[in-house]
Amino acid sequence: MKAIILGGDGFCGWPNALYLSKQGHDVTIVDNLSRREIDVELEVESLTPIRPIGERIRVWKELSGKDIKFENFTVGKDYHRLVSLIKDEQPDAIVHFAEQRAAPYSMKSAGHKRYTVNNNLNAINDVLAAVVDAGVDVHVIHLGTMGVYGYGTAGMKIPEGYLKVKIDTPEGETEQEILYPTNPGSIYHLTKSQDQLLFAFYNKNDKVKITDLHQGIVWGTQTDETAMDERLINRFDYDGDFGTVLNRFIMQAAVDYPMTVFGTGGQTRAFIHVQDICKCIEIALNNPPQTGERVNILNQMTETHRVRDLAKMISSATGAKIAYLDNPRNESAENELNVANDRFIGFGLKPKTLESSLIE
Ligand code: USQ
Repeated sequence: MKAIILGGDGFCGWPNALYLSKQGHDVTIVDNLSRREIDVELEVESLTPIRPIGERIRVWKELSGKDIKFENFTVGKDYHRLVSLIKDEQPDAIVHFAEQRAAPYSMKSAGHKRYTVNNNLNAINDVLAAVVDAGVDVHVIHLGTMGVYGYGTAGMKIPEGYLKVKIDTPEGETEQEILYPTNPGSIYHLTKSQDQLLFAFYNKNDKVKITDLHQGIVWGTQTDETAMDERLINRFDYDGDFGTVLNRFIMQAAVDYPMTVFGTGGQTRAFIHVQDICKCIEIALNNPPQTGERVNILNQMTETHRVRDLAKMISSATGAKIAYLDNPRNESAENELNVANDRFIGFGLKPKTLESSLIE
């Protein structure tokens, strides 16, 4: 299939671009390299030395014989370039990773809130408007987040997108299916909550085929493809904004720095390994909704853990110390989290679990 990968230079986009190319799909990356600019702003760097995008693509061609095309423009600003690209390429799918993805970064200042909202919401609206404008039958696959639901439970598993509700009407009780209610805890998560309304609208109004993937926290760095050559290496963030909890703990343990558990560490979160994301995206690519079918929503996570349990797991394997710190975030100290992920498992996903792979 032909796929345009928006945000294909980033932490999730790059390994997915390689994986899909390896499987024989025709891949075009669109990226404005904004993630690299944020490193400059924050004065941090990926722990792994990532190479310029041109070099990455040249090395991939050398090793695999496969071409990946690259376009440098901003999704959400350069609308006409996006429409022209869709018309020229006639892709089967657009995989959309091109959003500002860090919750703490989105909360740093009014400027960061405005950047995150402008960037993320204009990007989504431009993608959907451009697909309609170009008149091409494209399947839009979007990377969303489990965090849109606020990690609570109402005594049930968080379902895959939709909730049946009973409503009292003058004619008696009726049943309806609605989008599962969102409860975002950061401006970043708020943008992902808004995304699902845009999807519902364009799906209803214009019959756009959409898959929205509610992903958990990613752990791991390398996939089979990024590990083929050091010049293909994926980024590894460990800073306080873009570094995610498990990757931070692994790095802290490696340099003998106490693992920074925020609060009691009672926060339960959903997790998925970076390699499994690639498999999930390909499953989504190969299983588009029919035209006219409602938005396809899947929970893209494979297991849940409490933050303090992760720290203890790493501590017992490595002897690393744990530091319980005041929580810099405004979030519940303790929560349960039950998530349904039957659909990916039903498609044959065999998850890489933390317990079996962490110490590899
Ligand atoms: N935490 C610590 N210590 C740390 C870092 C984090 O205790 O050193 C705690 C946080 O307080 C939080 C939990 O670990 O309770 C997760 O934090 P995180 O930074 O790993 O993840 P989060 O901010 O939720 O965001 C990440 C990605 C985001 C994705 C989201 C999936 O950056 O793109 O959408 O995970 S989810 O959490 O399921 O919404």
